[in-house]
Amino acid sequence: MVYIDSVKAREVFDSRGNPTVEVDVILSDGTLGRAAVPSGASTGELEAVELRDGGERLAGKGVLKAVNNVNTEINQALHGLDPMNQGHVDATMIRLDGTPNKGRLGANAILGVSMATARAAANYQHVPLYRYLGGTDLELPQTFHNVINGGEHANNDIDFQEFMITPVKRQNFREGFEKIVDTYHTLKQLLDKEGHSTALGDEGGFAPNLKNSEEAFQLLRKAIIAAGYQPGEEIAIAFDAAASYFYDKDSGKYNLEGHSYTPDELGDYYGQLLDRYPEIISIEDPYSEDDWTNFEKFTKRYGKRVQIVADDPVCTNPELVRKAIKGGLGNAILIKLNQIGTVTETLETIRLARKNGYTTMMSHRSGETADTFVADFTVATNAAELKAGAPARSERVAKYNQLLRIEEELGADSSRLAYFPNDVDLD
Ligand code: 2PG
Ligand code: MG
Repeated sequence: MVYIDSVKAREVFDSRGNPTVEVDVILSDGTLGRAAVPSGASTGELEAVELRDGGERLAGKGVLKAVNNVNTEINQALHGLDPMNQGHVDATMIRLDGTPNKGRLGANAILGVSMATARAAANYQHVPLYRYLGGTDLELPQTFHNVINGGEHANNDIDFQEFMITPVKRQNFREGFEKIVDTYHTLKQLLDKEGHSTALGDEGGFAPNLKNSEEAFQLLRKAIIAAGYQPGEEIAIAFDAAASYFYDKDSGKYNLEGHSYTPDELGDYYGQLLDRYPEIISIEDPYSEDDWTNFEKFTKRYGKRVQIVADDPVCTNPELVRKAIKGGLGNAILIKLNQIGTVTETLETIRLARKNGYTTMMSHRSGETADTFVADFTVATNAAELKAGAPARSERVAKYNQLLRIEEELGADSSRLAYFPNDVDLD
């Protein structure tokens, strides 16, 4: 029987020029599986620990300690294991690490090995990764594209982090994606005409210096219409407020673009945005990760009307997701492999969310590589939605190009009808 022969890591660089971990898993018959780990900027406090070297080299961001952990301890522990038994491989690393947050070996070390193991197993079976992980019940997701970047992803004055567009009406992934590409180019022309910068932020969206978030919504609406589409009917809008980053813990207030809002006032403001822009169908992290009470209150108030995605409060962690479900925080869960650190635990979180009627939105990180694992993983897990940035910058487009390939391979059966938040058969 085939077994894991060796595991080897190296330090490579991500789309922001920061070091990250790439892992090769080599099987006893010589089959190779390779994967690279992404990295966030607006990270949740309870994410699994990304091990960085500290010190002077590469501003302390080196990952040689994580690389060394793969090449020594993890390599020894995994030698001889069955690569098809993903659960056992991941559990072995979790036990070896011995901490609740993967802080000893590093979640970046562990996740690199976990993903590369799945790839090696798929390669050994001569099937694509999405097929190996997902079997035969496969569908393409609805995609969300961050076309205006703010918050921690750009050095402009906009406090909301991501302004996304999504094709709600589409025949298939390609058709929806073409509409997004049209709108993206139209938005660029519009920004240019109105005298704004068309420089790009970390996720490939534009990073103009707008007065406030509302101006971003206006521009998106204009761009959708100018590209020939109906706002809300064909292309809808979503945003990630990433509110942990404008929350003042001491006062309990939210300092947003020159205003200081109490949590209730912030809720009213979101409500006004929904009234004025009915094409907004999804809001991520409207409240801080430290403010569960108001996040839950907001969900009670608006959860029937709009999708409310929980990212920072739950960090793809099954324990936190369980707590969120109990308290009624959000009605959708953002899923990021590197927030929890293994393929198996991510699958557990997805299953938990789904069982409880929460939609799953798969996500890239703002620091990415050319690795397209997340595209295959989205299709394999039947995640309803994926956000992977703008239709620009190779590390973002690589994911969408992979979805195009998968759609081509699956043929006509792969199309998924448009989703609207809170439909009965959402996920
Ligand atoms: C988010 C993510 C991805 P980051 O907040 O949802 O868009 O950003 O990777 O910087 O945490
Ligand atoms: Mg987020």
